[in-house]
Amino acid sequence: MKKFKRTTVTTALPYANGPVHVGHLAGVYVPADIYVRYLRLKGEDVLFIGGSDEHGVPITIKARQEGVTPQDIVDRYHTIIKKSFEDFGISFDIYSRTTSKTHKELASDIFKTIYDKGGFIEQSSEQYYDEKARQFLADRYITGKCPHCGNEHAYGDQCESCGTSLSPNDLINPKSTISGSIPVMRETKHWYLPLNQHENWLRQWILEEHKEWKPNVYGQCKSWLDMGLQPRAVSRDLDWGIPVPVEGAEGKVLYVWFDAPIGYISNTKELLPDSWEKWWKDDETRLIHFIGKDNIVFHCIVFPAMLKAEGSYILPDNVPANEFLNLEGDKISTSRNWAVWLHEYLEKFPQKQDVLRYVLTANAPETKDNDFTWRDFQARNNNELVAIYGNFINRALVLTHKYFEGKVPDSGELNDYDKQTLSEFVNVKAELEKLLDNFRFRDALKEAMNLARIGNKYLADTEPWKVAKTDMERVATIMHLSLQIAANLAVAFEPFLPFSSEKLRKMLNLKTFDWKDLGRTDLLKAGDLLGDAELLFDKIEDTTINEQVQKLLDTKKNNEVAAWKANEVKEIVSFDDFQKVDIRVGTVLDCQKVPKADKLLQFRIADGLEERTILSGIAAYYPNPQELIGTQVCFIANFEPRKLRGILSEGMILSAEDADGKLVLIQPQTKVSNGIEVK
Ligand code: B3M
Ligand code: ZN
Repeated sequence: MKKFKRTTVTTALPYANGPVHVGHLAGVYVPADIYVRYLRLKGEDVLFIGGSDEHGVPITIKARQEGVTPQDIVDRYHTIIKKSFEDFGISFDIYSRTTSKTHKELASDIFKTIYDKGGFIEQSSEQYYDEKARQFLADRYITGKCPHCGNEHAYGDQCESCGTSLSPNDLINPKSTISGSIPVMRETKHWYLPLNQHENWLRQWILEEHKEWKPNVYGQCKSWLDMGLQPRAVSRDLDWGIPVPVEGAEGKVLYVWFDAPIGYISNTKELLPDSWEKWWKDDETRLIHFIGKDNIVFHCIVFPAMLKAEGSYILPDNVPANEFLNLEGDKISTSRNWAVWLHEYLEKFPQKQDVLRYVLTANAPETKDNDFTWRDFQARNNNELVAIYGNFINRALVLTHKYFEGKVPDSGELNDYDKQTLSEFVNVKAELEKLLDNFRFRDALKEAMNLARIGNKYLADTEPWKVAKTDMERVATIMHLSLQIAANLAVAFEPFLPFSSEKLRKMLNLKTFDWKDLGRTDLLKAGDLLGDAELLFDKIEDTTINEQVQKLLDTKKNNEVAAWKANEVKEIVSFDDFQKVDIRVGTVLDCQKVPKADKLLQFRIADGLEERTILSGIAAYYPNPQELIGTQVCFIANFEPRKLRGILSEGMILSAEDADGKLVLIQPQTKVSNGIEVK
């Protein structure tokens, strides 16, 4: 393996058009942070770069919907996102944004350099144009009927009803969402990165020289390369973005996927104006991109081709992309609000950043899509963090305080069981390194947890609280060894659970963390004074979890109601036909459940002539039927009488059925005479 002097680690720049959720954290930011913290602990030279992606069409759409400027939108979400990452301990060296001056200049410069070298081709094509709004229409700004499923509200890039990817030309009866007018085709010129010209070296570089990339990443690259690469437009007709810096490009901006990855470089430049280049242009620098699987092609093919065309930059050494995290069995979706938002999580679970970091790592979508569920979250907290790691630390600290006034006791003589326990954890450093170096964070976390298990088992087996009655020297040995394991845990967990490690470091009065200390049994010296014992983790109760589950159920229901669409209007009826149906108002004299029929209520109605009985299938929605007595309802007086459950029902009571199937009685707003007709 090649020796590197330093590592530049980047994380995908999230679009600043919404807050970040557990999916972002699990897929990209927690793994990257673990990796960076690990390298830093080892004393390596590493730079961790993040930022917000603030261009692109979704941001302009959101701005238009809210009647504010795109800048307002990105200002709002950049602040929220940045804070969420800070709150969760994602330890960026810089978190900046693609609307910064530095970025606009650098993206522009890189485009110019490639342009001047003849690295782009210019091509004209026909695109939809809105004559009323006087602008070309991005795919998302066009709606129409889906040719596959008939959904009338499909977008120019996708039908959200049947999930098919579309191009605007596929839509039947396309319409501009900006002005509502029918768009026309108009010719427009754009700059293209001729990826086909880069295919050969890309094939060699990825398929031959980077066989070590994760199979999901390598496989996706291979299938792109095998399909053959096409030129890709790097400019757009849009008024939000970085202007294309060449003559004749008025009204055109850089495509968001051209400028966004350059954001990694500009953010480095913003942080280190004088020394940024060594992080991007020196062969002894290793570049690692942490991303989600939907970004693979951009980071493994398009961005490297851009950098190669520019000529002075290094290429990524690895791109450890993750698959997706689902939520309770469904794809996470910002527009459907199907997500656990980080800022909301912290309101509900203050100080519990590490619990989420733990669960998301233990369940990370490293090799396949995975599911986050609140039950799993609770179980991992209660059965693993609390019952194993937390329990061990708490006992080690509390017992030392109890028996030795908080001072690390002498080690004394180790017996065979002690030695065996030690032998189980001396390898943890090598094991962890092997896994972390290969981006296998789930397994690495398991390994760290295993160390806590060893400690927990050691205390459970040696039972110092019992031995204390007879042999304090033995207790000293047990506590001495347990505290060494605790100190090891503080180091081993630092990349994963930094907040807890810091707490533990204070409890143990350790000065610093150092990766090379892992596996050592002299991290604490006899006589060292410990800090106060505190709980590292606490139990999460069912009620708390039920609340979160209920919140998601409510979201699901709201989505169903929002997605409800009215039926097509039925065949026209004449006034005469309408008059045939005799709808009247009557007063409820009595109302009760029909025995042994879940759904039915039996009404006794004063109908202005006499009384009649009507059965109605609304029992589920009126749990206290007697409350209806005295109110008025509408009923069809000439509805054919029928027998239900042996009772003759003379008419039909009118109710409206809501989107979720709930039935609501139709009742006059003010009291009217019984028997009055409804017209
Ligand atoms: N903003 C897409 C995404 O958030 C995009 C990533 C840019 S990385 C340079 O998935
Ligand atoms: Zn469709």
